Amino acid sequence: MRQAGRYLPEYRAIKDRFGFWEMVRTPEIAAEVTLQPLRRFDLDAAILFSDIMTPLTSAGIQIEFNPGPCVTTPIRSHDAIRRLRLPHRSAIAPFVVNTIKMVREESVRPLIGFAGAPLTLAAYLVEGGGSADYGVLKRWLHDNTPAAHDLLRFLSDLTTRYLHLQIEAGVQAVQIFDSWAGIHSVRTYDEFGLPYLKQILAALDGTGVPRIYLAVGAAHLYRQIRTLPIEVISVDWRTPLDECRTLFPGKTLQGNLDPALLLASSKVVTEETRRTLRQGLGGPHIFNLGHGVLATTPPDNVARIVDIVHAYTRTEDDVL
Ligand code: 1CP
Repeated sequence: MRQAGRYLPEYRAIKDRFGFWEMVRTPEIAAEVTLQPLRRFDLDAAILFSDIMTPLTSAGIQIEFNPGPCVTTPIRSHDAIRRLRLPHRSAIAPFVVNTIKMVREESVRPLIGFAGAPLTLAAYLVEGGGSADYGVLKRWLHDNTPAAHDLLRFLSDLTTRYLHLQIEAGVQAVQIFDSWAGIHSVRTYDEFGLPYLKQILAALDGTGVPRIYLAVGAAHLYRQIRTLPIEVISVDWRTPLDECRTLFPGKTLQGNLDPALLLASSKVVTEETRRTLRQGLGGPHIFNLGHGVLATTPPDNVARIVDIVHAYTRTEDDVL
């Protein structure tokens, strides 16, 4: 999940001096921000500081951040899709390659690369930004099905190249963020989500790099998600891990403490972290939050959960 960001004073100090794109596109800064959480907490992995929108600018799309992504000219026509460029792998984000190399040189902790899922990227591109109900997106997908498939195919090709680029540069796992998967019906996800995810994930077969998939608010899609070629399923806080275990046989589960609970008392933080660990006992489990750290999180509570996770003995016969 997102572990850098505004809850850290050292992040805010950098953010006060630079724009978001400048931070992402300057390898020294992006590497520093990637490593900030690791300098403060004894975390087991780093996640690249970048954004799901990063590869899209290389296709000719203008994006600003305020604080979420704003697409200057939303993409809703065949013409706009035809104008998109599919750059050569090395031209997508050379600065990301340098950031990855710098982080790998500075830290022995595994580095996770990432990309947005095509349907989640399309949500921002078609709406022009975040939205309360994603009505424009949903209407557009169903009213303009051929154009929608053209856009999603383009995004899948770009994402495949972008993930290969990150793997070549040295990331040791990749995570696909499908933050808006949960807004869709099973039928819409079946047509516009799943096939493109399969295409991207299958293209990573044989790289030896574990593939992690996170779909937020998407328990109704788990029957579809079961069929994805992934090693790890990242679970948001809504569904207990022990319930997910039976749905995803043979997979590693990642998650799933509710990030909002890091705003609660230390008693709650401790109890809920231990509950998450117990619920993950039935098989391979990567402890994580169920979504990114909130900006109002006290850093001490992050330190607390890291300590609890490291002190936990997985063999203990804990009773819920
Ligand atoms: O810890 C890290 O270094 C992680 C870096 C990271 C990641 C993995 C950032 C930096 N963004 C992301 C992915 C991302 N970006 C997702 C998927 C993960 C998720 O659901 O949380 C999404 C949906 C975005 C889009 C985005 N970018 C948003 C959400 C807007 C919305 O519609 O809800 C926001 C606020 C951004 C800007 C952004 N990206 C990253 C940071 C730290 C920020 C905040 C910038 C700031 O104002 O300081």
